[in-house]
Amino acid sequence: MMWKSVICTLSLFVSSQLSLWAVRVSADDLDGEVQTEVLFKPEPCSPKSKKGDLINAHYDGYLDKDGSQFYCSRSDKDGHPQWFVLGVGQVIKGLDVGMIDMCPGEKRKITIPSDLAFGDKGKGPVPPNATVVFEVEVFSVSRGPRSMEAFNNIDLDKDRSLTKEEVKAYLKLEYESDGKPRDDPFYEKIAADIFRKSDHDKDGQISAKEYNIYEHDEL
Ligand SMILES: *[C@@H]1O[C@H](CO)[C@@H](O)[C@H](O)[C@H]1NC(C)=O
Ligand SMILES: [Ca+2]
Ligand SMILES: [Ca+2]
Repeated sequence: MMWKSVICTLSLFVSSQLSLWAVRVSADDLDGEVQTEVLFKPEPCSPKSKKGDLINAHYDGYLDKDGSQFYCSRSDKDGHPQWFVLGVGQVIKGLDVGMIDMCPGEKRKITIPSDLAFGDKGKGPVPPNATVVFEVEVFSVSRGPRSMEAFNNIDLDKDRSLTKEEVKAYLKLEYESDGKPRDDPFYEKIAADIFRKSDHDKDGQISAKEYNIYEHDEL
């Protein structure tokens, strides 16, 4: 039992940053290396997941070489399915790629080479260079958190542009409402990271267009 509870604490999440500000990765061109097998597909199958969508799903993760289980979201976190934004680097790349076009109720087996999973170092119970297999079940698919509603909440002075101060104020509120207040250097660091990734024209403001990933992506 000890072993099981230990192996299930491995986080699939590559970053503890707020989902709103997830980094986008260009996983598109890696498509061919991930194998997906549909285990169950509801009829009708809608809506289908796309990059930027907020997904709620269960996963079980296994090592390809011997089928041993290293991740189980059903027994982890009191069995609550996990929330994440698809296609933006919050989960390992192989899942970002392999979970595109899934609808609620759909189940897939996704086989992921190590370079799109835990790499040549491995992680926790996953050894270096391990191919992993996830059995995924999607519960809900909804439009991601980068909505204009969220933008308007952050944009305190309503000038349709976000300053670093506005972003920091927002982060502070979010962390406090989560019961995890942090110090100012922490918010400063995240805000800097956000600006590095989102302030494409480097004018020190994040415009609505820079914020809204839907305006950048052909979806
Ligand atoms: C993992 O793969 C890398 C690159 O192919 C290789 O250099 C390394 O030795 C491998 N590690 C193990 C433990 O097999
Ligand atoms: Ca503003
Ligand atoms: Ca800008």
